[in-house]
Amino acid sequence: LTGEEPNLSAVSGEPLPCLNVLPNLGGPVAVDTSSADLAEEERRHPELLLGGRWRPVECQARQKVAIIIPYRSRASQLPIFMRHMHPFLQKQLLDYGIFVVEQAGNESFNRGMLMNIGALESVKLCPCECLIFHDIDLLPEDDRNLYACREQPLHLSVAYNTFNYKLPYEDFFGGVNAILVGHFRQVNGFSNKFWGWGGEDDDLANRIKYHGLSISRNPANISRYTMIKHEKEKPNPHRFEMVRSGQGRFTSDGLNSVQYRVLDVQPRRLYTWIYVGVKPPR
Ligand code: NGS
Repeated sequence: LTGEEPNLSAVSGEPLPCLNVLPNLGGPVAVDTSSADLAEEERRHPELLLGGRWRPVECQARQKVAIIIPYRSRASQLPIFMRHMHPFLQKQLLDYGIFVVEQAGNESFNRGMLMNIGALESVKLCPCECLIFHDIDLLPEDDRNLYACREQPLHLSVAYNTFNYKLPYEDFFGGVNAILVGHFRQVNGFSNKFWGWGGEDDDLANRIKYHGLSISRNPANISRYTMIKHEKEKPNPHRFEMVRSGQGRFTSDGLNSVQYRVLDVQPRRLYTWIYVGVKPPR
């Protein structure tokens, strides 16, 4: 025994898996919610491939990760999010892309539908096997909160500053989730029928459990998030009833029924912008 590990990459010519070379992640990271400038953030990230894509060169990432952001009218939050997330994701040595899916028009916001569209469109642009659905107002506070998919759907945003870092209720699945593409297809994605704020995340949690999958979480001391302050969205008055009756729609309403038109796709420096028209409710 020489006491030295053989350098496998030198033997095979293949880079080592990133998990084997991941530097000790430091734990808590600084979170800056002060205003930021998109053009300045673009200048600060020449390492990004167009479309907000990046991969480590020193190792082979295990998964390709698509970060999907449902978006409308949050122009001040977008650069704050990008300023925080690119360094955070790169430190974790991820092979990732950020996809911002913007809803056109003045209908109520439909978060679930934008997530479905993001999943369908991002896998055309990136052979990603891991989808991370991410609200734009949430910034992770700890770099040990790994942005990767596991064997079961993962709820990443367990503890928010705005909830005193406590889970608001046991089945809470809002904010940030990591789901394998295969599982997302299996549960037929999100419902497309939640217009306005609330409920679509509870419905997704129900879909996951109904299909025999379970939701996993990291410890609350790691899954911590700062929420950027903003106005409250208009709640959907039917959301509780729709969550209760959701099971009847699991197979007919979701990834397999989403109706939309891609109005524009632009691979920008910090993210891929996907601008979509969605079919309003009847
Ligand atoms: C529940 C909502 C969820 C939401 C959660 C936390 O009441 O969609 O609050 O929201 N469910 C229903 O309305 C049925 S938060 O305070 O994080 O914006 O995610």
